[in-house]
Amino acid sequence: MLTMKDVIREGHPTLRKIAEPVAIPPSKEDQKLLDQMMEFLINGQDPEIAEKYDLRPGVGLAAPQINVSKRMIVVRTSDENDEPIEYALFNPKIVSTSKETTYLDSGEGCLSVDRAVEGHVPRYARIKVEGYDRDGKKFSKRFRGYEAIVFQHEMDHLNGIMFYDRMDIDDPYKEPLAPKEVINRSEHEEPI
Ligand code: UDB
Ligand code: ZN
Repeated sequence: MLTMKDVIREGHPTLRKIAEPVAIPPSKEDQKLLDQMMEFLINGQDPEIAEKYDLRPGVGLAAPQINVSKRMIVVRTSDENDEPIEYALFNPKIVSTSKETTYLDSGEGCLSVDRAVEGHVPRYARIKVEGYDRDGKKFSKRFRGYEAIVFQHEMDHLNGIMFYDRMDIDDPYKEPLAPKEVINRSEHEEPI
């Protein structure tokens, strides 16, 4: 099983590389790696297993973080009933974005960063993602809110980008948002 020992930390050159596309249909090896990455998130989100193996409760992981420079990501969040929502994708890409930006009030962290970096990380409020699932089937879905932020964070890892690269160094709490009226109105619109 994957543990925090397998997660490389900032300063490792792999985190700054552009990851290579995965062949589709995926090989058994690539499928197995994707499954192991999801298992890592499942284990980390289980308090007993996390405690036993000293895992951080990850919501997303990109293959470069385990020193595999391939375009593979996993995301595991939960719905309003606390039911897990899982995405495991090869070659994910953002095919369209909202103009509106957002950020997590609490800022972002990273499994590959062992320090707190405080401030706003501007993200697109809504994105459309395309890619291939673990069976090599075409995937396409629109995301908003927290899921959209996690996907953008993970896809950044495939392009060698760390969350703090997107922060304003001189003004980490700068408001990257459009005027509030625009945001509120957008809540009632269909995502792009
Ligand atoms: C995370 N987890 O997994 F608001 F139930 C972070 C870590 C770095 C703190 C483990 C996280 O944000 N968990 C979380 C947040 C909530 C409610 C909740 C759990 N990542 C993934 C990562 O580093 N991937 O490369 C960092 C996130 C920051 C924003 C998106 C991803
Ligand atoms: Zn990260």
